[in-house]
Amino acid sequence: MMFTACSSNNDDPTPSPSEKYVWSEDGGFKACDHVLFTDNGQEAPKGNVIGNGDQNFVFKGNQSLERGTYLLKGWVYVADGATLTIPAGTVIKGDKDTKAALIVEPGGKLIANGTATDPIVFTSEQAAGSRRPGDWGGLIICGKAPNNNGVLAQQIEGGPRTKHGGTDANDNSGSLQYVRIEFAGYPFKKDQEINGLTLGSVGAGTTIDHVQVSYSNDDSFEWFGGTVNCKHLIAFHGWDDDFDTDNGFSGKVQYGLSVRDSRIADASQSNGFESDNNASGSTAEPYTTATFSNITFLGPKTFDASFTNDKTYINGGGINPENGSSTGLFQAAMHIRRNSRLNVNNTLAIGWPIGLILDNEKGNTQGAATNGQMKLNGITFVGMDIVGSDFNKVYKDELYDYTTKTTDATKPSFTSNFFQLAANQNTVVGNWMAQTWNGIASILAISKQYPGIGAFPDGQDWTAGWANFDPQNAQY
Ligand SMILES: [Ca+2]
Ligand SMILES: [Ca+2]
Ligand SMILES: [Ca+2]
Repeated sequence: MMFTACSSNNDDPTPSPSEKYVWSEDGGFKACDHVLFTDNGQEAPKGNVIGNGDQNFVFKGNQSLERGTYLLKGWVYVADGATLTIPAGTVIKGDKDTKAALIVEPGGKLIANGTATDPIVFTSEQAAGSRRPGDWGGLIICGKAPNNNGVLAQQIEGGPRTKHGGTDANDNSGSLQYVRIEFAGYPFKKDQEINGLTLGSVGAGTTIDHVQVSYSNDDSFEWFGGTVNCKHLIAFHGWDDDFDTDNGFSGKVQYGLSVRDSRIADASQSNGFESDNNASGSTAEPYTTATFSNITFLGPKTFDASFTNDKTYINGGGINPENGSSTGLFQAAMHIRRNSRLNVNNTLAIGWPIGLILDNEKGNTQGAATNGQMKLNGITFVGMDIVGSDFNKVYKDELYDYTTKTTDATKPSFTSNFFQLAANQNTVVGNWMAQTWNGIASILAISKQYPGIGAFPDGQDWTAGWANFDPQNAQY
């Protein structure tokens, strides 16, 4: 690629007198048709700060950034009708003081198309070696596709103002391709965290593929309702859950990789999948019916023979941000609960304390499984301590009776029985020898042992060129 010195230079903060910034007000916040500023909030068409420095700033224009390095300050909303375009090769660092986040509101669009050799990176502003989970907020995309909470009725998690949801299953919030999101996930309040990538009612007209979320301080990916289909996702060394689905998400996700750091798990228990219909487990429709195919979950025992699931061992691995997030235990590769009807196919999970929990504490996920309203097929569990448990935070493969609230230790769990029904074509492999971590090479070597399933069913490395399995030491 060729570019001239003047067109690629975003270091010159001198405003061009021909570019007039048009200001307005939106919901009590300053709003503008331009998104770039100087470090002290001055208008600057070629500035290198996104947002004017206010905690909440509303972007209402249609602007394409030049390739470069930017600092994101505050919560920058891409409002209804606005479009922000970010070119390949651009690096956006999130400001720590303002817990910076980029929030695409329903009707707004983010076009962030990196390439396999030139990804777009959203990352910490801290120097190599001193980055921590939660250094900034994260990326939030909201749309007008259905959720089970109503039209523009669902408040997005984590603090920002945005409400999402609608009736357009094909709604288009833009495009995310070859994007990394690193060290995001600020804990705004307990159980109110910004995830690495949060998708609220995002519609199927949106393109999402080749996205890696690394060292998020909450979930790596979380979907609240919506219909968007996603391909080639990586959840790397996340704090809480890897792929969290809630509020009627019904999209299809294919090719997903999760790799855990054996010293990092959340106080809420970390799972690979965490899936709810909603918080109360009600019958609100649409149900959470997402389908995940070809996912690989490399749990805490995969690369660590000495892993111990206790609070002494799980200490944050030397990068605990001490910011209010707290460590806890690992739980299940798949925790499906609260009336969720999650579907999973052709998936590989290795080295978790528990393979699957079908949790009937609220709602009737077990009934949905029995009735064929959710399907868990073609899944291989390797080296789990136990295949199944029926209850959150119970690490025993024993039948739990939800009416009498008692356990029958003489019988295996409902979950374990269901998983191993012949018709479901699932496989349980008992033993696992921890492997040496060597980045993608070690992941591909493991994948080769289980051909036809998981994130790399044919061995093809779709992470090459754009993914990064050591973002702590990357130079930005
Ligand atoms: Ca979350
Ligand atoms: Ca979660
Ligand atoms: Ca959790």
